[in-house]
Amino acid sequence: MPDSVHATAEKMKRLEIQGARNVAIAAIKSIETMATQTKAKTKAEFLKELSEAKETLFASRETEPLMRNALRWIIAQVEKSREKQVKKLASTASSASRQFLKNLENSKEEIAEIGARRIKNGSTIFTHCHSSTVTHLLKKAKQERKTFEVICTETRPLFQGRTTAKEMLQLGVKTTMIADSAAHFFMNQVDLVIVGADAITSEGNVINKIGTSMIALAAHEARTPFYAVSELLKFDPATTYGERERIEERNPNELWEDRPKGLVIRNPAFDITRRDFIHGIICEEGIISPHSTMEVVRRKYPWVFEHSSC
Ligand code: RUB
Repeated sequence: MPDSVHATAEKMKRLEIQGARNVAIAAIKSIETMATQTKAKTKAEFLKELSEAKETLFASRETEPLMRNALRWIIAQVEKSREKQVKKLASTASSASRQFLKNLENSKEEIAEIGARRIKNGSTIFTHCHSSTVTHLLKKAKQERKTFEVICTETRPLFQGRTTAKEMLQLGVKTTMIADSAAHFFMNQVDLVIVGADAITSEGNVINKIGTSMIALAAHEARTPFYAVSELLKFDPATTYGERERIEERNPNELWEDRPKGLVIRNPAFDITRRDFIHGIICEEGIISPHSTMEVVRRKYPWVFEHSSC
């Protein structure tokens, strides 16, 4: 396995790369590097290399359809190419990678622009974990001179909320951190909940950091609008055909390293928030109902369904 792919997969496993977008970006870049360094002699050999790299990257993080959609699309461009020379095919892989990254960047901007319009002056925004899409949206709102404050959870067990808090403070946003279990306590003081997403299923349910679904329940009870921000390509086409999104279960040591013998620890990284608790999904096509996500994806990215068996 090429070093670039192996090193990226290891970093992803160790959570040195965090968040769905960053995971997808790192995986795409490692494929791009691999393509420039390939020693393959034929198209078949090159495709085999790409396929092995894809499997290694997929195995490092289970709940990341954005990465899966990206790599499948890039590999499909190589498969479809009529070129025979490996050098030219490698250049197809590289330019497809760069194009995907550019589209991701554009979606992030579109999402931020649309979402920032929902931030009212003087409001308090609640968020959970660290989503680069959420923090970019808040940055955009700040650039538009909106005044707002943020309540963020610490996000046990790995404290990704600290990354969110640091970013918000750097922006000059008043930020309050709370324990995850205090979400219900504070929900009446909040105007809007905005969280990121790792996956969206065909039913319009959203999978995000563990604890998100409890926050959605608390928001529902308090009648606080709850939004997920997500590129449409976090949609997992496999769920359309009956597969369930797999929820990554992480090392029990994250909870208690020196635990008593015999203690069972469970540590799922994500949970599923039912569409009924989500006011809207803020995506590059606008703010859409979770119910319509699959149709919007089918219209904008029909290829997602074509490569679902790769
Ligand atoms: C991160 C997490 C984020 C989503 C979205 O979990 O749940 O909310 O991945 O992030 P982890 P982004 O830290 O375990 O990867 O908007 O950056 O894609």
